[in-house]
Amino acid sequence: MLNKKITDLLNSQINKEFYSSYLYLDMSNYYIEKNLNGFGNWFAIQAQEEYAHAMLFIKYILNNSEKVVLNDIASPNKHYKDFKHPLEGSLEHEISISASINAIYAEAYTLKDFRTMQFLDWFVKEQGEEEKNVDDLCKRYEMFGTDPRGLYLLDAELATRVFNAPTLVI
Ligand code: OFO
Repeated sequence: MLNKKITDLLNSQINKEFYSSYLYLDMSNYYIEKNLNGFGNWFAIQAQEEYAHAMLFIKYILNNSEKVVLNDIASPNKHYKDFKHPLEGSLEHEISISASINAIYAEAYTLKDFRTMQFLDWFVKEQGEEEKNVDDLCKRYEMFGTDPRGLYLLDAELATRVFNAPTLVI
C-alpha cells in the first residue's frame, strides 16, 4: 500500500510521461515532414522511451495494489519556427520532468517511503542522462546543423539510433 499523496503524484507522473511521448512524437513528425528522417527517428525513439516510462509507473502502482488513474493527455499543439526549436523545447521539457520526479522523491523521503525512493532512483539517473543527451544534441546542432553538409551527416547519425527497452525490474 502506498500513501495517498504518493499515489496521486505517481498517477500524475504517468500523465506527464504519456504527454512526453506525445510531445516527442509531434517533434518526430515535424522533422519527418521536413525530410530530416534521422532527427525524426531520434525523436520517435524518445517517444517510445517515454511510453515505456509511463508503463513502469503503471506497473509500480499496480504492484502496490493501488488504483491507476489515466487522465486526458494534452495535445502538444506546437508550432516550430526552425530545426533548433524542438531541440531547445525538449531540453526545457526534460528539465521540467526532472523537477517533477525530484518532487515525488522529496515527498517519498519526507514520508520515509523507502520503496518508492528506490523505485524512483532509476528515474533520477535516467533524467540526468536524458538532460545530457538532449543538451549534447543542442550543442552539436549549434556546431554542425547550420551547414547543409553538417546537417546531412548529423541526420544520418541520428538515423542509427535504436530503441532499448528499460531494464528496470519493479
Ligand atoms: Fe521519462 O524520461 Fe525524460 O522525460
